[in-house]
Formats: sequence, structure tokens, C-alpha cells
Amino acid sequence: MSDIDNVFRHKAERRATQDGVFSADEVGLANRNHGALLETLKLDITPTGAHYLLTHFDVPLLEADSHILRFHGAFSKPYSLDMAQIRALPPVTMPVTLECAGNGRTQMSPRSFSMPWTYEAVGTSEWTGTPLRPLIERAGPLPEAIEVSFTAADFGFDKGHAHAFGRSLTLQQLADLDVLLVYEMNGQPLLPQHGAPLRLIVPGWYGMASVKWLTDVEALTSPYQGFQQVGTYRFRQTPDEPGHPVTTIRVKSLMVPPGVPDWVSRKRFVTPGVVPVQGRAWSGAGVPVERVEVGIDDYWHDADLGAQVGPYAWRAWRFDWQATAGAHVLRCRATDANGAVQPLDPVWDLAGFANNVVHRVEVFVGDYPEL
Ligand SMILES: Nc1nc2c(c(=O)[nH]1)N[C@H]1C(S)=C(S)[C@@H](COP(=O)(O)O)O[C@H]1N2
Ligand SMILES: [Mo]
Repeated sequence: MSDIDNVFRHKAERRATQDGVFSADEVGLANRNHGALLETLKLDITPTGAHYLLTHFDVPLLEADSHILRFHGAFSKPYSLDMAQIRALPPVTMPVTLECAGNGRTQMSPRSFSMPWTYEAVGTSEWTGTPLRPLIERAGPLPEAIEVSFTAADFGFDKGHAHAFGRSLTLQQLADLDVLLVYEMNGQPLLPQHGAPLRLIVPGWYGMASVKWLTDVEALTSPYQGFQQVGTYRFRQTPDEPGHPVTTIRVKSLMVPPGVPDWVSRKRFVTPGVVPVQGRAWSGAGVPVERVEVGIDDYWHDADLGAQVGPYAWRAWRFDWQATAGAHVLRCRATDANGAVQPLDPVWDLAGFANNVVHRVEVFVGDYPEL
């Protein structure tokens, strides 16, 4: 067996979970895939450079001028579009909150051996593109078509499986969702790392559905078997069960950590008095957030809610805290219009998916002369 085979064998047999210190592999993933700076939660729209990143393989550096999107497979009228033709289609700009399904993974114990997110894999952008639905209708799915797969230009190995990143949606999901074919983020052409020149945005779903570097749209007559659809992004308690697919975003909120931080621990320092505590809250599937509570130690207080920027975007909230001297734990907890509420402790999943546990920040209140 060659050394190359050994590398993939090692990866195929990697441990599913671990506890304790972070491995060099996890640190390497964290260096490639950064999260949002929590202070940008003051803004409705995350500055493009502060939007989190999740790229499994290498970022393909594609030329917009020669990029082609192909509609093929079980369609009656397969066709292709270049970027000029896509930009000439009716444009839509929509604020959408995107969150990685692995956000919060490190708060589970044992944790999944993967990208070690804590709280920060979320952001909201103004995405500009064109609705996908009319383009699927134009291709004319054959009566036997049941799903459409979306394949990207990035390729690599995961657990020994070689594949281009790809995902699928059923024709019913495509009819129900407001999927966009996107070429601009916050009024600028997509950056290479966010999917240039063309990506999907699937509003209300966790980020894995929003395929970057999109090249192929294929109608299928049997369920898609791509690794990113069947090999991962499934809720599981054990590695052997098929599990059920990760889809819509769970209700969640985050706060801008108040005061000033300690460089390494990120614990916070404020002086006594009124301390504004603010943040953003969101849910999936277009379900609005109805309530945000702020926990000061063991007491919960209702926060004031700001405007909902769009059906798929997060909502601002704010609470004025009368800070008293001592060490305090601040938390925030959102409830959506379906009555779903964030749990106080993580709900364990093998791969660490969809952890919407309450955000917890430690704050020291004192008469710090420097503040
Ligand atoms: N082609 C491709 N699309 C992809 C991914 C990827 O690795 N390759 N990662 C997905 C995941 S898991 C997430 S959370 C989002 C992240 O989008 P962003 O990097 O623009 O924030 O892209 C999704 N689309
Ligand atoms: Mo993700």
C-alpha cells in the first residue's frame, strides 16, 4: 500500500469524537475557517470581511468570464447560462442570516472531531441574485424527476470518500423555499472564499445547503447519494444509524459581549451602573423571533426587540442591565413564533450539529479606574 493510501486510511478511521485539548488538525481547520467577531452583532448586516467562512476543501479560483451553469439530467429542455445571462435575469436583493450547522460544536461533550466552532459561525448579508425556481421550471423537470442536485467546483476527500461538494433539494422543497442564485454579497461581487462567481443561498436552512462555486444543476429520478447529503449533515447518536437530515435553522440568539475583554480568556470588565446589553436573534424557515430574555445570573428579564430586517434575517434586541459589583454570568435566550425556545444545556449530537444552547458570557463588575 502506498503512503497516499495510508493517509486516506488514517482519515477514514479518524475518531468521531473527543474531549479535552484541541488537536493540531482542529486548530488548522480553525485557521482556515474564521468566525464572525461578536462585536459585529451590533449591526444588521455583517461586514463582508467579518462574515464567517466554512470551506471543506480548497477555494477554487474561478473566472467569472468563462463560468457556465449547466441545467441537465432529467429535464426536458436542458440548457446552460453564462454569468452575463444570469446577471441579466430579474435581480432580487435579500438580507439572509446564514449559520453553519456545526456552530456550537465545541460546547458538546464529547465533541465531534471537526471544525471547532464555539458561537461565531453566523452572519447576515444582503445577497443579490435571481430566484432559482423559474430557472428550474424553464428546464422542465421530467415527470419522473424527484430531486435536483447542486454540484460545485471544489473537490476533495472526506472519510476516504472522493467527491465534489454537492447537495440536493427535492422538487417540493424547491417549490416551498425562496432559493436564490447569488452573485453579489453586500453590493459587491462575491469574494472567492464566499463562492465566486456563483452560489446558492437557501434562506432559513443551515449553511451547508447554500452551495458555493456552483457549476451543475441536475434533475434526478432517484435520491441524491452525494457524501455531503447522505454521509454527513444528519442528526445521529451513533455512527451506524442513518440518522435524519439537518435542514432548517433552530431558534438562537447571541449577545455583543459587554464592556471590554481580557485578551485571551475574553472575560469581560465593566463598571457599576447601567450597561446596555444587546445582540441579535434569529430562527429558521422564515419563522420570526417573538421574544428574547436576558439572564443575569439566575434571573431572566425580557429584552426589547428591534425590527425584523427581513423574513430570513435576524432581529436586534436590547436590555439595560443595572450592573452591580461582583462576578456575573449573562445569558440570552430567544423564543420563536412556533414557541421553540433555546435550551439551557446543549442537546448532544454525534457530529455536533444545530447546537442552539443559550449564549453565556462572564462579566466582572468593579470600580476599575481605567474604565
Ligand atoms: N462548494 C461548497 N459550498 C459550500 C461549502 C463548501 O465547503 N463547498 N460549505 C458549506 C457550509 S458547511 C457553509 S456553513 C456555508 C458557508 O458559507 P460562507 O463560507 O460563505 O459563510 O457554505 C456552504 N457551501
Ligand atoms: Mo457549515
